Amino acid sequence: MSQSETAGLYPPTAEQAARAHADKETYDAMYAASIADPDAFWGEHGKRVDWIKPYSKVKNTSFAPGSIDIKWYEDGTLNVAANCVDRHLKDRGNQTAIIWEPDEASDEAQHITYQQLHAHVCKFANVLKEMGVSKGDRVVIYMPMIPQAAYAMLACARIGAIHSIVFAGFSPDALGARVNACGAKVVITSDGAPRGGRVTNLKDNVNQALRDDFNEVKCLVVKRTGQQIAWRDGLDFWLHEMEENVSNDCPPEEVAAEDPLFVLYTSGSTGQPKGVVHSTGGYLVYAAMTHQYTFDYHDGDIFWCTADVGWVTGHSYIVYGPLANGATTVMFEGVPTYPDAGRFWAVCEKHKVNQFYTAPTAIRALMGQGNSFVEKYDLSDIKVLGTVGEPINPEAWNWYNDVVGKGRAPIVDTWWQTETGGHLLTPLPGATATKPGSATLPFFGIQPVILEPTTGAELTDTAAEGVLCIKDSWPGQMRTVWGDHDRFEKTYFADYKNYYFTGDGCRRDEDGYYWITGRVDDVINVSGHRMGTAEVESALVAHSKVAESAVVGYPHEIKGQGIYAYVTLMNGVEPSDELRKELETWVRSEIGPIAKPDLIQWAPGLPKTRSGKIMRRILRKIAEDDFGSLGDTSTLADPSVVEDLIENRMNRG
Ligand code: 6R9
Repeated sequence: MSQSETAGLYPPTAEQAARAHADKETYDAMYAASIADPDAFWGEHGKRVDWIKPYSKVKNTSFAPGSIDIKWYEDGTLNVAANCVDRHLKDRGNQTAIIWEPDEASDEAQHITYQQLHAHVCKFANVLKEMGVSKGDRVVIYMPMIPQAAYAMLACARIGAIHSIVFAGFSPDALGARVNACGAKVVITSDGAPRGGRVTNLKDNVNQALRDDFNEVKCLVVKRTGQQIAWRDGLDFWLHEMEENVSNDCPPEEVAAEDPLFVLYTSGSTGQPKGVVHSTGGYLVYAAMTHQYTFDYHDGDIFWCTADVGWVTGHSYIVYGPLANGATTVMFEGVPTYPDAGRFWAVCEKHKVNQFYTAPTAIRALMGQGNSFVEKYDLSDIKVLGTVGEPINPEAWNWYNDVVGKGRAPIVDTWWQTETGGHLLTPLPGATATKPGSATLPFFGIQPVILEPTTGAELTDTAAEGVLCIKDSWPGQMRTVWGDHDRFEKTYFADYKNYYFTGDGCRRDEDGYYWITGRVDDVINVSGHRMGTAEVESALVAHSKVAESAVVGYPHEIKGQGIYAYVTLMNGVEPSDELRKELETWVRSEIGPIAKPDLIQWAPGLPKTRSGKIMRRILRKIAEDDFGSLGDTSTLADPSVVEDLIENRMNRG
């Protein structure tokens, strides 16, 4: 290990290693076993799930061109709701399954026990049946972060229906497109959705989405706010009214391991959203196992993932993984900055959260508000901190580690995708010495490879940089694109034959640690030097006056591509030419002269998707002065930031 890297290395303490499910020795042994004999390894770990009919076959997968086929536990049958609820009743019926924290800090939190969860899910499932939903049918869920969203997911699973959650921040058009794409029979929603003190009329959005061509699609409405809503007679039903007339008893349907559990639409950088299809058996095994090991979850722990159930992170680490493990999982309806920037930490203190999992973008935003919001609260119950969604810059990592974790809680930087179902690269808290900014090492059964981007040759030296692919299947892998298996093959298996292509660039250091450098479409080539835009961003954000930055390439006469940096300053810092020079010099000194931004544009806001990802496609277009073809901006959290950026670009002179 090189000296510079030893300095930034954070090994688990002896105490963390001792209490963990896996210390380094265990991780090494289990990882080796998982690669040497996947059938034996996953055959054994598949038993963490209760099967109705046990599997006799474990792995049957092919990445071969023309016959991409992924099956795990294919002759087994099970029910996901029975695994997430019923099987816990005997030993922990009175344990809290879900802690619900509402948007308003002054409103009371709810504690739902496994026993109560069982009753809610059975009733809900019977309501769906009553509405004509049966095994294999699709149900769209468009809900705020309320317990009924989890009941709805588990109710679908209980009767073998396939859910497709559409994030409640999406527009009526986006919702309609997804209802149509998966051919849903029913949409589940609520009257209103409070978030950050503002209420969205979700039912109105559903009405708009389902106008015209959707006269067959029924809507089930959960009463959340009691506000006035428009009703479609004969097609709309209140959940609480329907529940009055159904039985409490709903036996779980026997579902084949390879039957789909859910479809989740995810946008690529171009084109129509893809319906990512996840299986029942393999997905559940993988979500549960990663939840237990990555977060070192133990019985009695309180686990909080701040994602929304509209994203894959919410599926795997709010609902399915934690509940399959009999955990107590926190569901939060609100936002990190309401009523103030201390909300996350207030909730952690109040519910004595042991594992906290959030996104770097939230960490950076809260870091910009100062330490006092964190220091007010007692966070001594936190044992593990997690991040997901994008690379975390060392500056934010250090703040998370020092100010939130007080240096006591290992940080797990989990790299994965909607497509992967669960974590693929991640530290384990008791096993892996972490390095700020690295997702570190593969989870059990995962064989990451780095390929030379143009030739596709596998780079076998330990230190290497290229595109990240995965060599063989794992149980949580997506099975197909809904209704379009050909697109599945073209998107993930055509560029590099016999591998799953992640779309991410990656560097492996001399210790074998993986560093995600960003999507490969974000790689820029400056004077023949390939550079991850994330590297420059990370340098910029390390400057004390910078809150956030996004870097893209733009055509440059001499260098091929130049570096264009959008910079959001910390609260109260004024832009100036001096500061621009200071930042240029700063990046030069942090990375080297080749990384010095050619242009810096002050950006009061960056265009982000509602899940917090920066839309670099739009920033690239603005940097290229190509304002006419910005593409679809309707999925942005705040489309008005784009106009600001264009105006400033044009005023640059
Ligand atoms: C779970 C989720 C997937 C893309 C992925 C990558 C980026 C996710 C990351 C990360 C660096 C991490 N990404 N986790 N990059 N470090 N720890 O986010 O799924 O929304 O499908 O996004 O997000 O670029 O390819 P999804």
